[in-house]
Amino acid sequence: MSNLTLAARPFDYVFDPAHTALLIIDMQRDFVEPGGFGESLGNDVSLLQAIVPACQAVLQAWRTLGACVVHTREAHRPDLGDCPPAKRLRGQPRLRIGDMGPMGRILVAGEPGNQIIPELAPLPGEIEIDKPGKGAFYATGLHELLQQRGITHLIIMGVTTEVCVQTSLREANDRGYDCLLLEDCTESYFAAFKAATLDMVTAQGAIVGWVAPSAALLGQLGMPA
Ligand code: C5J
Repeated sequence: MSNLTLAARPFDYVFDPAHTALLIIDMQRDFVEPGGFGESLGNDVSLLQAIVPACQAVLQAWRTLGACVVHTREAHRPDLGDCPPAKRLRGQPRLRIGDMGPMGRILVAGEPGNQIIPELAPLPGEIEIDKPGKGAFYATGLHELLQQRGITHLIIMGVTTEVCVQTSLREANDRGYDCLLLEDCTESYFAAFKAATLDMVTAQGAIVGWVAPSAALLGQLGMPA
C-alpha cells in the first residue's frame, strides 16, 4: 500500500494503511451497557452506545483492507493483584472493581461484562490487550507487538474520550506514533470533556495528534460513509 492523505484537524493526516493499526479502546460491556463499571460510577451509558454504528463501519472497512486491528479491554486479574488500592477505593461507586454485578465481577478479565460488545467483537488474528491502567501501553506488551508489525501510525476510536482514549493517545505519542482520533467514534459521559480533549489533542500544531470524522477515513478507503 502507499500513503493516503486525509483532511483532518489541525492539518492533513498522511498514513500508509500497511503501517497503521486501528486501535479500539475499551468498547466493553462494562462501559457501554447498563450494570457495568460505567453505570456503577453514576454515568448514563446510553451516551456511549451512540457511537457503535460509526465504529462498526470503520472496523468493517479496516478489516476489508486486511490491516492491523487492536482491541483493548480495561481488565484486572481475578485476584486484583494488578489493581492498586488507590484505583479500587477511589470515590463512592455503587459497585467497586472486583465486586459482583449483574454482568459478573466489575472490570475483571473473563467476566461477561468485561467482554467487548458483540457488535465490535474481535476476530481471530486481531490483537487483544487486557490493560490494568487507563493507558493501552502501561503494563502491556502493546508497543512491542506494534513494533514487530512495523506500525508507525494509529487510528484510534473507543471510550471514554478523556480517560482511556486520551491517556492511550498521549502514551502512543510519546512512543513516536502519529495518532488520528476519529471524533464520531469516541465518546465521553461528559460532552464538555470530549470537546476539550479534541481541542487539546490538536492544539499547538497537533501536539498530541490529529482529529477527523470517520467519513473522511471511509472516503479515503473508498467506502461509503
Ligand atoms: C474509565 C475508560 N473511564 N475506558 N475507563 O474509567 O475510559
